[in-house]
Amino acid sequence: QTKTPSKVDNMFQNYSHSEIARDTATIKNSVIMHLTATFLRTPTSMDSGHAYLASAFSVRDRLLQRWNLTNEFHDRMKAKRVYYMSLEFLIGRTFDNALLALDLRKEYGQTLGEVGFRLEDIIDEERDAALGNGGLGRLAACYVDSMACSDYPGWGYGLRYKYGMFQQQILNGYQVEVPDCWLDSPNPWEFPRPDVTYPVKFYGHLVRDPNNDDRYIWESNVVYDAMAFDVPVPGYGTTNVGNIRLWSCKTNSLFDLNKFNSGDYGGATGGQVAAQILTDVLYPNDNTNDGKELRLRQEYLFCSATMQDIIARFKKTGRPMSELPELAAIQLNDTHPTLGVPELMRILLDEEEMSWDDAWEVTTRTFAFTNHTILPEAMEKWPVPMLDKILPRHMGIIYKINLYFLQAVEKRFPGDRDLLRRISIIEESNPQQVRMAFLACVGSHKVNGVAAIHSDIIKQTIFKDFVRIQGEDKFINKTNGVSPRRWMNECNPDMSDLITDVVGDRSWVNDLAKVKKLEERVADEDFRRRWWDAKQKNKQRLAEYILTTTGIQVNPNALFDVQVKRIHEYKRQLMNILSVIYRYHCLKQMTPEVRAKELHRVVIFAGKAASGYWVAKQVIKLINAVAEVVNADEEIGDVLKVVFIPDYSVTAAEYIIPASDISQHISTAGTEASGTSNMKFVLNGGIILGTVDGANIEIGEEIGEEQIFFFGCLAHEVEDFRHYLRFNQPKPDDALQTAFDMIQRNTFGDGAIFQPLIDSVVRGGDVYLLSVDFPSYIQAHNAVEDAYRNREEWITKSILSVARMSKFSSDRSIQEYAEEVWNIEPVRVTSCSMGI
Ligand code: 4GP
Repeated sequence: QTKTPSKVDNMFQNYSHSEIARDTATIKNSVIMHLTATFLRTPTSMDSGHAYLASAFSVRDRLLQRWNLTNEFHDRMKAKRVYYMSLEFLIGRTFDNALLALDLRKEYGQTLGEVGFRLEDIIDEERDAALGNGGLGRLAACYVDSMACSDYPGWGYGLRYKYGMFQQQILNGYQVEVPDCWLDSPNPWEFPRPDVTYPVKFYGHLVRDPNNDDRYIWESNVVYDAMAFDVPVPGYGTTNVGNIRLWSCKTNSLFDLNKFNSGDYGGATGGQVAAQILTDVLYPNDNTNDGKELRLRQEYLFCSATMQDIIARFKKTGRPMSELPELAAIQLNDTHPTLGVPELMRILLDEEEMSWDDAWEVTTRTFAFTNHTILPEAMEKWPVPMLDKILPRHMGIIYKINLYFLQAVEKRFPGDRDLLRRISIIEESNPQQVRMAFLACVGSHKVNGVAAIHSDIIKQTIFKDFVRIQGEDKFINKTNGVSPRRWMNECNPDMSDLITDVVGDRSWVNDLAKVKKLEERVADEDFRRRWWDAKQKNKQRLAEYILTTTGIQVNPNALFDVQVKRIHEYKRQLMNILSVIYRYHCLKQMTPEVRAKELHRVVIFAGKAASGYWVAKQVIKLINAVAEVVNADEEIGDVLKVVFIPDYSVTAAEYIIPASDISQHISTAGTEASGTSNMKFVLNGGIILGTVDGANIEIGEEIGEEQIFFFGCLAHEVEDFRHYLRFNQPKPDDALQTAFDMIQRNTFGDGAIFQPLIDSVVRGGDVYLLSVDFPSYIQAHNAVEDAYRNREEWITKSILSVARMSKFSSDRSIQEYAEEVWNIEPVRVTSCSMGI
């Protein structure tokens, strides 16, 4: 039964007027209501797990109310929306974030206190939503946060993996992967939408429409249902609530009752198993693509459901399909969602019966594409036979996109067959491959890299020909950013309180330019002392975290030297641990008197290696082997400690980042597209030791190069070095050779197991240039030590750095995307704007 519009309006007005009251009595009632009615507990039988769930559901009620208001309002305003399509959203925890956004942290703390719990402990009950690998997935989460906080009508679209990023355990120094069953207990931060379900087809065959050459009917009986789960994204300082819509395969209808009745129980559920696996697991690959068929099917399920949903929403406006780009902008977060391009074409051609040219115009005006890496192993390619079998209609569309594209190029550059071969979306290998980056590029009106250097590099390398063909203007830069809500206000409360004192209020959390004011206080003795104390407190907190997670006791007064990120050869954790080995050697050479005067240092590592990445896993083993020996060496004591914190996650990062003195971002120049943890560390008053790579460069430009310890060769020198090393043995300097010798002399257990790591430098061409950069790396470490010994200078560096970091708020990135790529405007939801 549908209600008359006027009745709906009346209901809505009353409803939106009545935001749930914020007093502690109401909060307590709602927590108890959820405790009893949602979780069948009573206040006397409440444990901390249920205290968390009941509080979280009560906070969720408030978010969902605002969520409804936001979306109803955007619908009524026919606001243009941006859709951020990403196969990864590394969200982490939501409870604390939501409390801060709703400005209810104090009230919930009080309420929980009254029933005998500490808010901090309750916050710790939440499991991370780890639906991402690393930088790319966390960036997506920061971006939807910024869209919500800046009042942009924006949604994220992704997949609801049953198993997120694996949990990492360390056994005998080795990484062991354990499934992340994050949905085992109720998840307050998602809202199932069985009413939002779309059929997604695979395989089958095509029938041409006899009356329309552009149109095919795709017949298949392999059809899965993708069902939506909505994850509200709290906006801080606004009533706007964003949304991440995640798809999950619905399997109930695939149960085969006939097979069951005939006793074939395996067969009865076979269809369900085949469907469910599509959204079961996040592929644990960062910066790599291993071309698995299941991954392709995941990508298509995601793209098809998303495109159907976007079109269904657009159709409600009653406007003709040709106007889709006026109301929808779609951002492709790397190539993983690129099948969205042929899928939109399919819908426009086969279902909306548009002509090819009109459909292509709509498609290219709607999509834009972000590239996040140029590592060759990360470039997505799908074998043509595989695509043709699974998605026959899409393969046909891709062929045609390519044909028209090549024909246009041939017209402009007649006879240049080599150019056509280079730019073809279909690579002429055996078997042929579809180059997804090229498809994304051709299907989009803008292409961007994620830091200035990276955007330049892609124009000179993978998209060089495309720049010539499609024009410079299409290729732009959008330097990444991070959310000050999570990466300052939430994870570093003491420093945030200090900033709030200086700024006068907490508005800097949504307007980071205001932190500039810190510069005025750089000479204020009292302020400087409080700044130092805040860092010390964070270090103390991390020391406790390290003790709990590893059993290692570290001294919070030592220099905390941190490298936390995915373990990857290009990120060079190996170079870091080799420098630690060399340092250990130097310390062992000293007399106890001299050694006692050395700066104390805790070297902290964390990060996961892709499960199939053997070399990266050996690096983890080496770090742990070194830690075991160094930490047990009584002569060394607190002068040097080495820690590998297991199971790096967003939550672990929230402990680690605010506690760093120095953090390392030491990729071979030209390999790290941007990096975003570098921004987080500096925003928390840490100093960078880094190469001239990715966003390190722009951070240096903003905060002043004297605030960063740069070292290593430059991006434009890399190719020459690599070329040289392909034909010549590298010459490790004495320091590096010493580290190799110590490993080979079994100082850290059986050296033979680490020989392949040494060989990757001395025999394997040293692709990541460890031997080239090692001398300047050691020098940079010495410079760091000298600087840290001068505490006053260090504090000045730290304050000035934070003060000058406003560029790296993801709010700035999102504003640039909104203005230059998406052409959308903020829409602020207020009860006034609802006409109430
Ligand atoms: C990462 C890049 O490696 C990193 O430099 C960048 O900051 C991040 O994307 C966000 O743009 N790439 C990936 C990937 O995570 O899988 O390609």
